[in-house]
Amino acid sequence: MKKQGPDNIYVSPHDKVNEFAFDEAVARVFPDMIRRSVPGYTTIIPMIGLITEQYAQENSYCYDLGCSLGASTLAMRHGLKNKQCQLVAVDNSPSMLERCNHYIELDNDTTPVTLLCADIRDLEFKPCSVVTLNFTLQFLPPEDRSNLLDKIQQALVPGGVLILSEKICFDDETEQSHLEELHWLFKKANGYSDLEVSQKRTALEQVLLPDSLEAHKQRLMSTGFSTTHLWYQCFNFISLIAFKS
Ligand code: GEK
Repeated sequence: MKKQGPDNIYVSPHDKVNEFAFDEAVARVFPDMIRRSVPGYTTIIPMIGLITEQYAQENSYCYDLGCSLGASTLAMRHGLKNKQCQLVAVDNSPSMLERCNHYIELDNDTTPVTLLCADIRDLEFKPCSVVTLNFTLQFLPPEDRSNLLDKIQQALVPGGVLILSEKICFDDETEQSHLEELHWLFKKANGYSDLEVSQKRTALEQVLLPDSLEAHKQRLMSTGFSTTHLWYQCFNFISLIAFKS
């Protein structure tokens, strides 16, 4: 097994900060990076298991889109119990998927998991009951987001759900600056220096483009989801559940 390690990618000054990419260097430190960078991540993962347990339907497909190392895939798998579902986990980073495969193999649950190295925009979905986009939609170009949600909405069976977790922005400047500052403090409290936070921010600037909560809700409604609930928020990070009626 390839080693996992602490996230020290931005510890020293970079002459030029390159655009953030989900490459081998990031895959190697990913669990540490996401836990220390995304407020609420360690709460959201087990809740994805719980939501899957509640809404997965017998003999349907379930998808984890942008699965990285498979944290939400495994939570979903454990939530599926004996529902005879097929779980499909997709990521377009070969480095992520290789490590994900290792974690799936270590897990002793029996629900079959298919790993696909593919762009989630190109998927042909089978009839599904639970789809997870845990901090993935934010990395798609904004103009591609509706189309993907539309395909998911059409593939979901009645009563099926989409779990959508995202970093968000705020129309209100004061709210934006307060919650951004608290996110900064969260990272500092988790041991990142000002230099690390600022270089990572530069790397993500053109790659992670957040929408507001209102924009997400609006897009989900116009894609045909019948109801959307905000079930989690910590600072500028949220998770939504959207229902197909
Ligand atoms: C978790 N869900 O641990 N097609 C496929 N994969 C993609 C695409 C795309 N177009 N764009 C980005 N990705 C995970 C965490 S991380 C979130 C998800 C983060 C993949 C990308 O390779 C990466 O693995 C993942 O989406 C986003 O619950 O790093 O903040």
